[in-house]
Amino acid sequence: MNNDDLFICIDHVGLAVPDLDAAIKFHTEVMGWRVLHRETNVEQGVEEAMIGTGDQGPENAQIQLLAPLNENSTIAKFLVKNGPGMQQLCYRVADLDKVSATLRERGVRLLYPEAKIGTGGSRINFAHPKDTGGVLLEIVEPAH
Ligand code: MC0
Repeated sequence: MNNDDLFICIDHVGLAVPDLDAAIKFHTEVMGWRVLHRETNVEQGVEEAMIGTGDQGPENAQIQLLAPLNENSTIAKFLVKNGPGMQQLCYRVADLDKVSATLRERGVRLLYPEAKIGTGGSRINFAHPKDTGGVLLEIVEPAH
């Protein structure tokens, strides 16, 4: 990693799914991944599972399955509009506040004024898809 780099690696790709258990069954039994972590994030309105190989190094991005907790969830809205599929791309960072400040200076709108809590106690924010070429971009500082 170069000192000027903002991002460490792709942390995960998030897939919107209507039914978490059915999606886990497909991604484990058919695709052969393993469930690494599962949690409910009420603030984000999601029930989620991280799947992958178990190695969380930079070369091993994970897949995040995101099911809506209720009809007001951003995932519920996404499913109504687009159907199941890729909802977000997430870049890992070392210092979320520093990277957020740099992105704001460069004209990228972040959705939250301050970091929110994401998977496994991580700190997260999102860049608006209109500022990132049509991709909802999450940035994550993993819990230490
Ligand atoms: C909306 N748009 C998207 C998009 N969602 N484009 C690409 N990817 C997406 N996921 C586009 C729409 O097509 C529309 O474009 C424009 O953005 C506004 O969309 P909208 O439908 O009017 O807006 P909303 O109300 O759906 O809000 C979109 C927004 C929302 C991105 C602000 O989804 C949001 O707040 N997302 C961040 C939180 C989140 O996604 N949480 C769930 C994952 P047009 O051209 O039609 O105007 S939680 C998570 O990921 C945590 C647990 C973690 O990893 O730790």
